[in-house]
Amino acid sequence: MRKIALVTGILGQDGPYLAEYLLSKEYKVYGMVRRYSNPNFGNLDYLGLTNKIEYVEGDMTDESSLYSIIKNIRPDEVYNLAAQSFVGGSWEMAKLTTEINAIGVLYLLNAIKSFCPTAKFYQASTSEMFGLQHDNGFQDEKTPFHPRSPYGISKVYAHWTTVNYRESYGLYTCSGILFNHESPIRGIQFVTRKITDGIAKIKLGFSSKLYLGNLDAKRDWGYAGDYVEAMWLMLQQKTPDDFVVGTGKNHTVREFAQLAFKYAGLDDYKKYVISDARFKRPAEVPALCARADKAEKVLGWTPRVSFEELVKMMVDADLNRYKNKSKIKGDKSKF
Ligand code: NAP
Ligand code: G4F
Repeated sequence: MRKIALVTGILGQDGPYLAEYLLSKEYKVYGMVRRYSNPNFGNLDYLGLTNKIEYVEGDMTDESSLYSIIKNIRPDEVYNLAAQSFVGGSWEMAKLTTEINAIGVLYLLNAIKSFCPTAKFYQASTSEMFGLQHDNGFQDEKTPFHPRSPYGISKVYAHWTTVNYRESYGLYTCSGILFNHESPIRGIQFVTRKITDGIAKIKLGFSSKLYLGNLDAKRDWGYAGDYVEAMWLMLQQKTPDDFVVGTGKNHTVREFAQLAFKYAGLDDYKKYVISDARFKRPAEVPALCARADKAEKVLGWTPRVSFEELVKMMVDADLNRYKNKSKIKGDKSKF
């Protein structure tokens, strides 16, 4: 019998990589999509997966749709990747962010508890929960949370709800506290993709400048394709638990930009990058860096793709995209 997995957020960045991984393990994959007149299958198309998935319509803010999906599919595993995941936008959309990322998880867990309590549940928690750390060091499963945005706060609620449903009802629920992970299909608003997309536009003459916010922020950036394996591993253990997942190395936004511009043959990034207050946040998370020893010890997980390889992969992908496009008018740097 093929195992059945339900993946929410299937159209985002992680959804397609996870689906690809699960399909390689012979799972039947259901992807939850919101009600749209024109859903965007671009990321699934990029990996050649669009026709390999069963789609179900549902919304994290609509309790009844989640109940129906769980009741009808009765999945073996549920991966909750759906979220309003853009930190920068979460101040302007704090209520929506909370409804999707926090209350939506409560709805989904209640659906599992009521209709399919044997299903194993993965919650996409985040290093943003650590937020402000004063020692500029590493964060692991024992590090206290200090979220700095409505997004971070919503994820802390979802994280503790996931833990609580394990402790209260004995459900198999895991929370993966993942540090930043990127890829050629990363959303265009996030800084790494914004940089590599901007470089391709500059290199091919579609644009001349790149407007960024805080260049001194440090992040622990890994490759999304590596991280989905950790999600799956968490649901294959004897007992459910929570795990930090990251590379253990961090870099500034400036270093990412410097390396990416250089790799594209644009030697001095300073000629192109402009600091723009529009992209600075009301409260910044200055530095994050994972200590993922537990994931290595218990799950046997380590990242494969290095920072340098990731930067090159993303620059190459965006250069290829723009080479295949006709000249576009103007600059889409509104994000
Ligand atoms: P992403 O690209 O933003 O994808 C999120 C997906 O959630 C989108 O496909 C979106 O659907 C869907 N979604 C949003 N609101 C929804 C709603 N109300 N109902 C149903 N679906 C909804 O995010 P990602 O980078 O793949 O990340 C996956 C998850 O991991 C997210 O929960 C994120 O917060 C978390 N996370 C990400 C990272 C990272 O570095 N990438 C690190 C830690 C944790 P549409 O396509 O219809 O908009
Ligand atoms: O790429 P970012 O928007 O990612 P951020 O805020 O770290 O959040 C991402 O990773 C989290 C894991 O820790 C996820 F939970 C979350 O869903 C998301 O995937 O920004 C990274 C850093 C920030 O410090 C930001 O202030 O880059 C800085 N930055 C500088 N200039 C910029 C820009 N960020 C964006 N998006 N755009 C800029 O122009």
